[in-house]
Amino acid sequence: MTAISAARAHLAQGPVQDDVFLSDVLEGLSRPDKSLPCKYFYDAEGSALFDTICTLDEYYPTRTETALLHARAKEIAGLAGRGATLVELGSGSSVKVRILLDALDAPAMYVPVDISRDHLIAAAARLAGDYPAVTVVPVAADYVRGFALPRGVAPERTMAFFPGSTIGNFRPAEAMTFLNGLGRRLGYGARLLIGVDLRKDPAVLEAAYDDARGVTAAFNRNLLARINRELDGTFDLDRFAHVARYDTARGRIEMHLRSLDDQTVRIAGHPIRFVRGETIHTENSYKYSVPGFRRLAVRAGWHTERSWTDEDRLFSLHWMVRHG
Ligand code: AVJ
Repeated sequence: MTAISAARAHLAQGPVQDDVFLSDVLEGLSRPDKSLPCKYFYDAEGSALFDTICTLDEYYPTRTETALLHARAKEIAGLAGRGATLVELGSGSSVKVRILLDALDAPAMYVPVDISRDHLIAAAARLAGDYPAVTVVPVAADYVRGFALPRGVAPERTMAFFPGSTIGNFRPAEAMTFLNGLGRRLGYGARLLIGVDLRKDPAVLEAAYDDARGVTAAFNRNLLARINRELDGTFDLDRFAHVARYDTARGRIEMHLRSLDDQTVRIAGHPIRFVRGETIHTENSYKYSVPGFRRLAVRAGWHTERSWTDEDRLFSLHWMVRHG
């Protein structure tokens, strides 16, 4: 069986169902404080906008984490050992993992897990072409709900990779639950390389989430455009403003879409009323200190063996091992 045919079986787990999207949207917009799950940002359009965000001057996380991975690749390869299986959560375009695959000693398997099925398949096929010695097994799944790993992978050879500070999208209690569940799924002795954005000057953070070219604003509004496209929605994108603000006490960037008028929007026929100034909360992006994140992780069953930061202390990478 080729790498890609092995992949097909896993893809049978299926992508996001439209009815789940619809019920999540209606549920989030029926609350007194309206919100939408940030995982729905990443349709084809949103994934492309996110890739552009990663190239913006203001958006420091991607280039800082990439530089850290390059700087620490040899050390990470030593920790990972020979013949590792890499499991990437939210693999997107599978760009950063190439730095690891280039440095690792004979990596055996790469399991990208992503909710965006088409994007996943395209990225996995490209990667499989570039790394013929690596068995690529893409898994189309919402990794928060759970996913099946290929059989017969020893935990002590497994290395999960969760870059980009995506862990910041969870509330701290949910982050703990998620990391604990991941450890259970991977088994004792499994390793985790995770990227975590750090607390810093609010002006730097707010610029990163409200860039001058308006790419992040377009990314945020695309959620409404996606509802229009897929759920027969009637959002007028010009009547919602992009908002990014840092909550210092909680250590999180919040993204919202603010209604510029009193208005009623229909989604699959259901009316949703907005008063002027009301917002839809679309994303939290939590920022941590290095010791703060290590404390959270240890309570979730992960012992931190190494933490690395850049010299400006913008971003951190952590090497963790699942303990008993
Ligand atoms: C993909 C979750 C890391 O929170 O920084 C980028 C998403 N949102 N700009 C982040 C995002 C707005 C991003 N993560």
